[in-house]
Amino acid sequence: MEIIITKGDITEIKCDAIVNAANNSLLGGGGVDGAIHRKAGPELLKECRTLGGCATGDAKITKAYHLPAKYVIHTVGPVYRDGHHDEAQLLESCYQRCLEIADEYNCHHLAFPSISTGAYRYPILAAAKIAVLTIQNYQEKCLKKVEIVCFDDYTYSIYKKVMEEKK
Ligand code: AR6
Repeated sequence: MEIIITKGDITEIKCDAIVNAANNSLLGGGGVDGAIHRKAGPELLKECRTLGGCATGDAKITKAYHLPAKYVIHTVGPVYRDGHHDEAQLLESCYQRCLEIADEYNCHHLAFPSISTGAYRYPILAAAKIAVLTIQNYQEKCLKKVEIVCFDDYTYSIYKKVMEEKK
């Protein structure tokens, strides 16, 4: 399984599934969540309303409607408090659950944003290490390519650095 770090807007990626960094309600928000809902259209919110929310560290899948991807996997990252509230385990679980669900739906190409490092304030270097390690350790079934799509230069530089170190 190939792991790549790219810079850009995840709503423009044509792949089997993109991951949304959502909140427990799954009813939309700001950041990448807002961008995904805007581009997917109101049908996405309608489907999300049927899901009954999502626990932190877990994930749920929907169709992607007007997005170029086929599916959206909505995961809920931890809000970073002080590092002593299971933040690392919960963030790892987000990546793990998304990978498992993508495989369950026969996805070959999956794209992640940098979960929890925006509004949820997870320190970027620590978050990038968890993301890269969890993806590298994952035993895939049909996934061939996992992409981490960074929105800004700083986030991109950190993920690139972590990838280089873990090669
Ligand atoms: N494509 C890729 N990455 C993006 C995009 C985009 N279009 N837009 C933003 N990012 P955040 P969180 C980056 O805040 O920290 C929402 O309100 C952004 O620069 O979107 O998990 C939800 O509803 C940052 O690097 O997610 C929740 O309430 C990364 O995505 C809450 O925010 C994550 O930032 C979740 O917070």
